[in-house]
Amino acid sequence: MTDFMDIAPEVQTALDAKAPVVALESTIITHGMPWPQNLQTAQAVEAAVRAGGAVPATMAVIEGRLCIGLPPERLEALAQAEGVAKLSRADLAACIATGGTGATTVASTMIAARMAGIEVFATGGIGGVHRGAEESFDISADLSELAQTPVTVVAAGAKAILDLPKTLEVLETGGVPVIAYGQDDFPAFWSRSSGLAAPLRMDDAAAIARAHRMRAALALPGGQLVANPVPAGDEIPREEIAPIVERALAEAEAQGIAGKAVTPYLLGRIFELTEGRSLATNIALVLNNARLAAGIARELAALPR
Ligand code: PSU
Ligand code: MN
Repeated sequence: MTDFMDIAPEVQTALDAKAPVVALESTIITHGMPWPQNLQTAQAVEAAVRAGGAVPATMAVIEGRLCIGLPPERLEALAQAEGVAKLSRADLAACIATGGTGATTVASTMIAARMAGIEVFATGGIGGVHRGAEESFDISADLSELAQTPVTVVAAGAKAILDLPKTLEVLETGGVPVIAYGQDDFPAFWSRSSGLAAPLRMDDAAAIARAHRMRAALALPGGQLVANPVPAGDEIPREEIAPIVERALAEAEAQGIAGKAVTPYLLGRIFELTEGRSLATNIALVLNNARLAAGIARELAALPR
């Protein structure tokens, strides 16, 4: 029962050498972006990790195998596949056990990274507390994963479709350090600021790496959320995106979209309503996160284990 993982040779070599590795998710590819930008982005993100001196490990479940690092042809096939499952913590074991295929979310990518011994992971924006959660109870499993799995996740904050104050509260309850990178404000995915102060701020990758290791030294479970603002030239200002988000949320509600479908629906609708601008921003912020994650991975590799 232990032989269910395919670790790409390049990733295995790096892990054996304790060289820098960055985990990457695949739900952003299958559910977060349209073809063909999804594949182009996935390839560019891997290239950005490499340019930053680390080895990328994109995660997915392919025909029952938990893949730690996807060879180019597998990445391409996944990006074009229809009806791929979205695998969060609850779905991962069942998918592997039944020989299924699925893309990993932030939560399940963290689980895969921890199993492989990868300490840092780059994505776009984490899931969080949805607006109206007091009625729907819709809170992403990404938050509880951050509270229990020791991986540092680099994201542009939480997606602005969410209730960001409640998301920060749940992270605090879970004991998750939320570290804004290079600014005081918690970023809001497409926008550099949410208008909320982040609980913590760090200005260099080395400090983030030291804090990651200090959590291990203190035997604290869980990871860190590094909230890296989208580059200024690529952002959609908060007051511009807010009415579009409101409209997409109202449409989702009118159509009864619920559960796992909510986030992909909203991202797709906001793409249409912004005529593609939200996607350009999403791509820019993921690349920016990949660069920072590579820097953190390099700093981690330089620290004693
Ligand atoms: N970042 C992006 N696009 C995405 C996601 C992250 O730029 O589509 C995905 C991640 O996989 C994250 C998921 O875990 O959105 C959140 O889904 P939910 O709200 O259903 O938990
Ligand atoms: Mn949900």
